[in-house]
Amino acid sequence: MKVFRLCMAATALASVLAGGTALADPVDKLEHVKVELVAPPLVHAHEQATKAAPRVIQFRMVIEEKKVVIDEENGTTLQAMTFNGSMPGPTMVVHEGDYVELTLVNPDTNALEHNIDFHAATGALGGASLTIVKPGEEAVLRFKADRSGVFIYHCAPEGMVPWHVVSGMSGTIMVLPRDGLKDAAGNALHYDRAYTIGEFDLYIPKDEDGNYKEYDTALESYGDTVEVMRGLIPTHVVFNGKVGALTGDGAMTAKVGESVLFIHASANRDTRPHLIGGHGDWVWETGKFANAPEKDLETWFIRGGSAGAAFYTFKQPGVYAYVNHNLIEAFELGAAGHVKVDGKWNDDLMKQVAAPRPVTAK
Ligand SMILES: [Cu+2]
Repeated sequence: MKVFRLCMAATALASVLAGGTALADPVDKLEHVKVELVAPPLVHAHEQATKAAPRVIQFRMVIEEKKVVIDEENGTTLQAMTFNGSMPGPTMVVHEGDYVELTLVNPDTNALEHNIDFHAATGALGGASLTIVKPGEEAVLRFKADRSGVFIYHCAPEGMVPWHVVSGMSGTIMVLPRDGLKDAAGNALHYDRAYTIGEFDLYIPKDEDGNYKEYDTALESYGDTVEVMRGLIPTHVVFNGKVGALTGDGAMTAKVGESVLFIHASANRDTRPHLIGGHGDWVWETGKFANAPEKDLETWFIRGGSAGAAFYTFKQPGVYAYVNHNLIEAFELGAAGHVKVDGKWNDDLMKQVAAPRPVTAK
């Protein structure tokens, strides 16, 4: 009897759904906007506070499996898997109440099946079960971005989730409040630029002689890599795909007086960002903008499996280091970048009263 009722209910539901498809989907009537993504650490142009009504924001990402050099000094390579060829994948920006419509493309030049799980989305394992694409396939997912904040997205193929994530398949979506960011007292916070930093814990196998191994394909690297992963000790921890990616020509830049939003994502492992010589003026370390941000932080904490955001207005020029403040992870394993800041030095905030000199007599 129970089974029969369930069948009746299913039939009724099917007819409702069939009737529903005859009617136009109200979301189809909303304005649709295509947004071109840009490579990290940059974030595509976007409004902060907006007067626009909710829209459907359309993105396209192409999955690329490729061998990348993760440490140029030693030539160590990773059989990486990426969204759009970069680690992290590009940051998408929408406003709360918008719909995200992603076309996920898996070209036939790839070897593996992939999908995407958005932590900002509701249902179907974050969209993962609706976006399983084999090489040569694409899928389109739409979801309502009804919670503000910075959120991880990542690949999550059944049975191989951690491997795809630690091989590079993660990024951030930022869902801004429609009236922009606010400090704890409700005053508007406007940033002049946003940078997106993806931190990756890597697990590169070594041979009997202690040298990092190199593989021809991702699949060949799988067994050895899982062994290293199970030890829970990364061989490298890098920002944006390799040791030193955000230094030298890759350094982030700013000017004294400018406000920067640093988006920091770590899909698998905890991290603790710190700006040497600076602070987090306002920080959402759990990354969700409906919560009041914390003020004056020296070091903040990003839980593995989340993204956070820190707002800082630069007051001094110079080269700053932006690091994971487990300093072994930063300076031995790679989790460090630079921010080059132009402008005028402020003697009131800091002054060298005497340059280093021989010790003077008392
Ligand atoms: Cu994948």
